[in-house]
Parts: sequence; C-alpha cells; structure tokens
Amino acid sequence: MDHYETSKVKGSNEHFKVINYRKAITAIRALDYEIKSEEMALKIPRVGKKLAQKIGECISFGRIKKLDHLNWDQEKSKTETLFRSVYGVGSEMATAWYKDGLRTLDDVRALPNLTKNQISGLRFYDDLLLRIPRSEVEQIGKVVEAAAHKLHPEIQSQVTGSYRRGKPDCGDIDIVVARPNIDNGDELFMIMDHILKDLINQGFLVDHLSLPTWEDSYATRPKHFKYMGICKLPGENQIHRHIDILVVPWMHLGAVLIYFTGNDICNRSMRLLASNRGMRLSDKGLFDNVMRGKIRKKVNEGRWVAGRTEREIFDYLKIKYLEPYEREC
Ligand code: TTP
Ligand code: MG
Repeated sequence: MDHYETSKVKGSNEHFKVINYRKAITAIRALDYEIKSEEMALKIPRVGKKLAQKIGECISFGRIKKLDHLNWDQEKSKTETLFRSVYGVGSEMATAWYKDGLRTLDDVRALPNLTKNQISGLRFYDDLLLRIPRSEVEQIGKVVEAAAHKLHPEIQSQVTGSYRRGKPDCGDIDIVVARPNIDNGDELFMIMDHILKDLINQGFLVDHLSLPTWEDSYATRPKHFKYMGICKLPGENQIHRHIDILVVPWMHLGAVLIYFTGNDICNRSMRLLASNRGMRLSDKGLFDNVMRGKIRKKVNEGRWVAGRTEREIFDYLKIKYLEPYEREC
C-alpha cells in the first residue's frame, strides 16, 4: 500500500489499489486468528486472489517478489510514510523532501519554509500519533457540548467519526454542531465564533490549524463552518489532541452526520449508489434528477430532496438504514 501511496495519481489504477489494500488491511486487522496459508487468506472478506497470493508468498518466503520488480525502495517508502504522518504533509511534499535529501523529522524541522500547519504538526507530533481512548473522546465531547449549551441550551453537539461508529479508540475527535431550524450562515458563524472564543478562553483549544472566516454573503444562505485545531483537557499530563468542529445548517444535519460518521469507504459506496440511481449525495444532502454526461460528469446540480435526517436519506435511496456501528465498510 505504501508503494502505491507514493506513486498514486488521483483516479489512477494506483489510487484504487491503495483503497483496495486499505479495505483488506482493515479486514485482516479485525481477525482474531493467524493467517497460515494462501487458502486461509483467500477466505478473508476483501482479500482477493492476487493479494492472497502475496500473503502466501510472505508466509512461505518472508518477502514479496513483486516488490523487487517494482524497484521498491524501502528506505524511500518508509521515509515518505514518516513525513506523511506529520499533520499538513501530503504525498507530493513527502516525495519532494525525500528527493531533496531529507531523511528525519529533525531534517524537516530545520526547513525555513514550513507552513503553519506543518509547524503545528511537528510541534505536537508525538501527542498526535497517540490514539485517543473512547472515554477521553467522550470527555472532550462534553467540553464542547457545554460551551454550545452555555450559548443556547437548544444547540446540539454530537461526536461523530470513528467514535460514533463505536471504535474503542480514535485518531481524532470529530464534532458536529447544529441548532434546530437554523440554516443561515450569519447565525451559524455566530454560534461557531462564540463556541471557539469560549473554548480558547478556557485554554481548551491551544492551537488552530484552520479557523473559519466571515464573508457578507453568508447572511442568507446555508453555510458549513469547519474549525480544525488542537485541544487539551484541563489538568496535569493531558495529551494534545486533534479536534474538528463543524457548525452546519439544520437542514443539512443528516447529510453531514452521514459524511462525518463515515467511514470514508462507506461514504464512497453510498455516493456511488446514489450516482447509479441518477442522484447525488454530498454533505449538503441528497439531490435527485441529476443529469450526467460523459464519464459520469454531472451536467446539472439536481434537486435537493433529503438531508435533514440520516434516515430520510437512506429512505430516499431505498436502502436499509445502517446504524453507525454498521458503517465499517
Ligand atoms: P476522520 O476523522 O479522518 O476519520 P475517522 O473518524 O473515521 O477515523 P479516525 O479514528 O482515524 O479519526 O474523518 C471523519 C469522517 O469523515 C470519516 O469517517 C469519513 C469522512 N471522510 C471521508 O469521507 N473522506 C476523507 O477523505 C476523510 C479524511 C474523511
Ligand atoms: Mg476521526
């Protein structure tokens, strides 16, 4: 997967291989037994014939021949994977740094032209690598909810992402905030602004990766606001965590919950299913009567038909409602 990750171009064969490898890795991680043969590997969901063969090779010879033919440069792949593990660093940057002779995070730290996000990513690197136990995600969720309720008790704040799918630990905290019947950007920005100021004053938000900004045109139309930052619970020995807070229109809440609960593969499948039915699913809702031309490129935006609740979207797509814990695709 690392090899394809470094050589992928969006929409290319490599791009889809990365996705397929990821699905297989998730399935293999979930096993509670050891894979002892190619035949056993083949029985695992999402492990196809070719991958099973490679697993078989690993078991028999401890290596994969294809990687030699690919001129797989293990040092390059490992180093680029290390660079990509820094927040704000993508594949292209990682490859460029490797080409420039950089090999360690200290080499990267010495660069003069790092972005603000990369500087934060390096500053909190060790903390951000650590998984967050569910109990801590819950506590962090309560801090944000309390700030939202202080502003108005009616405001809803929900932890989504891997937490909502029931995972025992999470990579970050994904929070969605909405207020019943409030859709316009003006009020939503105000809600975001108040919550952020409160959380900054408390010392809970300690660094910002992306702060929403205000534009006049938001006043009348539904608008999503996304904050990305670093938070820390009060008290000694607390770890810095990556938090995303979304403030979204009430009419889009269901679509946002589907998107932000994920997982990403499940989102991809639902979008493809919608597209196969002449519809389009986004984090704003489900749109019907979408005309598509060549290579499925959409010709019109379609008509918004559902989005307030998740069930509404599943119903309109005529698929059985999936509980969040069932969305591990
Ligand atoms: P993440 O927080 O990146 O993923 P996660 O919460 O599922 O897992 P983790 O424990 O590592 O945090 O994103 C939240 C949701 O946003 C994800 O479940 C699905 C959606 N999403 C996509 O659909 N595509 C993407 O590329 C990303 C980054 C997220
Ligand atoms: Mg997450």
